[in-house]
Amino acid sequence: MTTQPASPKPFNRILLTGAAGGLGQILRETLQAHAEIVRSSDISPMAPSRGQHDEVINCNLADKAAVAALVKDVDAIVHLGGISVERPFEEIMEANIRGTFHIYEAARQHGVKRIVFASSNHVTGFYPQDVELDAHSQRRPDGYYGLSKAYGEDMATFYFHRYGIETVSLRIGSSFPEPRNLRMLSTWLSYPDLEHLVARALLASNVGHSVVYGVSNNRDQWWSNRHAAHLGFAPQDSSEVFRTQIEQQPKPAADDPNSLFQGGAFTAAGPFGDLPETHQ
Ligand code: NAI
Ligand code: 15L
Repeated sequence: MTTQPASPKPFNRILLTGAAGGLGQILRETLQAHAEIVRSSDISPMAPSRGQHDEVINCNLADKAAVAALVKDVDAIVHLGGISVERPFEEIMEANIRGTFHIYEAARQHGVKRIVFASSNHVTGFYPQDVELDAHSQRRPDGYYGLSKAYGEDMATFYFHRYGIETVSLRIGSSFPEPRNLRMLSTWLSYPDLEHLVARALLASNVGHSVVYGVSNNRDQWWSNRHAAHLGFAPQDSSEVFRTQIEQQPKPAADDPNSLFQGGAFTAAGPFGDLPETHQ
C-alpha cells in the first residue's frame, strides 16, 4: 500500500516578528501547521532553530535594510514585534511606527500579499466600559502605544488600496494564560482562541483590510465582530471559569481607570519626559 503525500501547506514561508515575546512563543509553534518554514524574528534572543523548517533571525524592526532582508522569500507575515505597552513616544516611534512601515515596505518590495497585524484594543481604549464597539466605531487611542496601532491600521488600509497587500488587523484584548483582573474578564483572549484567530486571518480569502477584535467568547463583551464575520473567527473559550477567583481580588474603586475605561490603566499612563522647569 502506498502512502499519500501530505497535502501541501498553504504557505511556503511565514515570517513571525516578535517571536521572543509572550504571544510569539505560542505562535512560533502553531504556525508550523500553515507553512513549510516559519521564520522567527525578534530583537531579543530566541530559542534556537530546531531545523530547516524553523528559521531564526535577529532583527531590529527600526533598521529598514535589515527588515528588507528579513522579508526576502516570505509569503505571509504575522507582525507581532514592537513595544507592547505604553512607553515614551520616541521608543514607540522606532519600534512600532518606523518598524511597521519597514514591514509594509519590505512586503511591497518582495511581493508579500498577506499580513496579520497585531493591533490592540488600545486604539479604542478611551471608550467607557458600558459602550459596545465594532470595527466601524471611531477610534479613541489611549496613548502613544494605541496611536501607533491606529497608525499601523491606517498603513494597512493604504497598502491595500495602493498595492493590493491584504491585512487582517487583530485588535487583541488581553491575551495571557488567564485573565488577571476584573477588566480582563471582558477583554481576555485565550491562547487557543488566539491561534484560531491568526489561522483565520491568514487563510480567509478576500479580506482587503479587515479589523477584528481578538477576544474570547466571554460573558460580558464590549466588542462586536459583526463586520468581521467573513473571517470565520469563532472563539470557543470563556473567561467565566476564572470569575470566582478574580472576584476575590479587591475591587477597583469606581473612579479607577480600570473601572471606567476599556483601556484600563493604559489611559492613565504618563506623561513621560517633561522638560525641567528651566527649559519650559
Ligand atoms: P511582548 O512584549 O511579549 O512581545 C513583543 C516582542 O517584540 C518582544 O519579544 C520584543 O523583544 C519585540 N520587539 C520590541 N521592539 C522590537 C524591535 N525594535 N525590533 C524587533 N523586535 C522588537 O508582547 P506580546 O504580549 O507577545 O504581544 C505581541 C503583539 O501583540 C504586540 O505587538 C502587542 O502590542 C500586541 N498585543 C498583545 C496583547 C496581549 O494581551 N498580549 C494585547 C494587544 C496587543
Ligand atoms: C495590550 O495591548 C498589551 O500589549 C498587553 O500587554 C495587555 O496589557 C493588553 O493590551 C490589555 O489591554 O490588557
